[in-house]
Amino acid sequence: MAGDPSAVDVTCNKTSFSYSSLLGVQWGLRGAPHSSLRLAGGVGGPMQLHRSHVPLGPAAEGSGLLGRAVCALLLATLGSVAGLPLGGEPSCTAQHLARYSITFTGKWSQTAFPKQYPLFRPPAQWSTLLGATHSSDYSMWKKNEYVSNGLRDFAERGEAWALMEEIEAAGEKIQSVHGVFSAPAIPTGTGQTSAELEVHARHSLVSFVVRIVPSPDWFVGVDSLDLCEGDHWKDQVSVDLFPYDAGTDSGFTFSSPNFATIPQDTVTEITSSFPSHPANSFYYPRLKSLPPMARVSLVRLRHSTRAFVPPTPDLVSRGNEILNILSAPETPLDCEVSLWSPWGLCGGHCGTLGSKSRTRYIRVQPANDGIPCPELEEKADCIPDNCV
Ligand SMILES: [Ca+2]
Repeated sequence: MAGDPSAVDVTCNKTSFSYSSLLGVQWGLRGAPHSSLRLAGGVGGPMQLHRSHVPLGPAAEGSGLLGRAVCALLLATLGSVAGLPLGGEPSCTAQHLARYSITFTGKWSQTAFPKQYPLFRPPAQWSTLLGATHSSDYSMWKKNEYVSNGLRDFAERGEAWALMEEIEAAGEKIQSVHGVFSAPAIPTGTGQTSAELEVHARHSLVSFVVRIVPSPDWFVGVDSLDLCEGDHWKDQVSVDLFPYDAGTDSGFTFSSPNFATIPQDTVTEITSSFPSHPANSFYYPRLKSLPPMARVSLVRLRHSTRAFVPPTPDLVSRGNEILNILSAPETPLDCEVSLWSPWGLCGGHCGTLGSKSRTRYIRVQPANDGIPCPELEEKADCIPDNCV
């Protein structure tokens, strides 16, 4: 790719790499537009990194935050190619490499999740999807275990650098990571994003995370999904995704202010009844389970192309998507009202019955045929005050 004006050379551990710009996937790092990187799945090889509005010189050294992060990704992906993994999945006897497209579909609609649905500053949306293909020696996150510092930064603020460095460390030290992949953020609760990834017979597991925005420390994702099945690669896998709490911030609602959980808690699944508190944004006591918040589909790519092919709409998942829209769940949201105010003064003429009133207000407007709101004002007879 000589002459590509967007090519960038990177030196990591005295080894030089040159990368050029293909249509890639951009790191959407919140609040850091100057440090965005492009990266895309290479064809038949390790992950490729691409520069995008990055103030790197012609030869960026492997020092400084950005340089280190670039090297982190390079080493994470190249390390597993250069050496044999120590652990591995001896049960997978499929051919060495397989490529997949991964499509993430948000289902976070106001109809499905009417309670406290974020409409402004920011409206409901999804962060960049960040994932890795790996062996069982690596774990990006696990239910009932503590998240790493990198995943905490990602779950709370959408910052990916520390998590990428952790993935790099795993790739370098125990060679448990084959590659890193990412897909662009989705600016709405119901959009779609996709990427490509490569798995290896000894690194047949896929994990990824997507932050729920806005939220205290909530995310959806997949932990160690195995794409290998004995002697072959699975053709297609789809998984419904439900929200998880990273256990690092104690906020109860989508827009709760930052409030660290000390000591840190483990990763828990958020359900319609847990945490069991009416203030929680996912608390729907009438539901047995929450509707899926998102869905991910992985489809094996059969043809190993030599040239980069732009992603085409996946007909299978598009068909699913139409079905999904038709069958989008309408989650009933019951009206919630405040406690009654104290009774007001008793008005009326002395010697006759007077009247007093008290009021309450609506905390949650009902939606989707939920229980309507009761009367907000109540009157009662009384003996007028101030009668001598
Ligand atoms: Ca939390």
